[in-house]
Amino acid sequence: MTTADLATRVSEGDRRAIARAISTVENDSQNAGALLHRLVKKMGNAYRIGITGPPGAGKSTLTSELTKLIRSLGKTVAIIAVDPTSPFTGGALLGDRIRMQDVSMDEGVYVRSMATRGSLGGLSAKAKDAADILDAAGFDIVIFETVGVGQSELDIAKAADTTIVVLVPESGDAVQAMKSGLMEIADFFVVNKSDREGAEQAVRALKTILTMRVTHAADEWIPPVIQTTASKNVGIEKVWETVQKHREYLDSTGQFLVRRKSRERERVRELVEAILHFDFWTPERTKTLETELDRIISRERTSFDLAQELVGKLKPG
Ligand SMILES: Nc1nc2c(ncn2[C@@H]2O[C@H](COP(=O)(O)OP(=O)(O)OP(=O)(O)O)[C@@H](O)[C@H]2O)c(=O)[nH]1
Ligand SMILES: [Mg+2]
Repeated sequence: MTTADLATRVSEGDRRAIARAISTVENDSQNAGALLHRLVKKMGNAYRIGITGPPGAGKSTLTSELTKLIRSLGKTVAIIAVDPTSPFTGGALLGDRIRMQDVSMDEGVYVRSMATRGSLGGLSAKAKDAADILDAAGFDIVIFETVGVGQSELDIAKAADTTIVVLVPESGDAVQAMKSGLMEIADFFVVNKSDREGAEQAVRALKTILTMRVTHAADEWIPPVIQTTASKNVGIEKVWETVQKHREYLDSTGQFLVRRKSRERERVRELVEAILHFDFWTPERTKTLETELDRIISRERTSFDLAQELVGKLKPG
């Protein structure tokens, strides 16, 4: 199939074409750029939701329940589940498949898992490309589910229009969230597993932390905190309502465009770095680096000199 044919089929919502297109961006094939280029006019309509939080917080359960709710409103949903290959969450992929089973039989739902595969920055770029493809394929909502550990996962969650951070009542979770950078990216919080003890306390603790951060800017959005019991389908409507409220806030304040712009700015910078890096380390430069190391060790030159020489800012010698 040519790239043009593939693009046409993706824009018609053909599931096999979508799968193939995502594999194309995943495997960094030379056709990825051309494919995205052909689809660009079809992009921009999907609303993107990021769902992140600590391992086992109930992100997949929540995603699945939220998806059912969105489907009942007649909208289509694509889910990108990013599975880190950490030894602790190694079973996540299979678990997600099972939990997502009831929604993935639905024609209006598309579920795709993407694995970390070592190169973290790379995965974040690919997950965003996959979202663009699903957007072009006509899905109304694209949900990223990522574990909130590591910069790359946070980057993916941040690439959403609305980012939801899922926590559990166990004490210390709010503090943990602050440390891991989850606090900064949340548009709202969900305290899931509210059937467990300490849920109210956890909500209070979170709200206290959030109050301390209030800046009193004119159109400030203060992240709401919502309680859910995703496994019993409790509180899911409130989650959807809050997504809508946040969306209206973004629209009415002009933040929607600001946010999408900042997202694309980050993305172009990321890509430029990747391209420069790739183009820069030619076999010749790699060899120069290796051969000059001895001279650095024997203090005939500095690493600074060598770096300058490699980028062409200093004459060799
Ligand atoms: N008690 C209780 N258990 C829940 C709730 N929501 C989810 N669970 C259970 O918590 C476990 C983890 O749920 P997942 O939805 O897989 O959590 P996750 O955050 O996607 O996990 P990873 O993707 O592995 O990080 C499962 O056994 C769920 O059935 C809840 O509201 N209450
Ligand atoms: Mg999960």
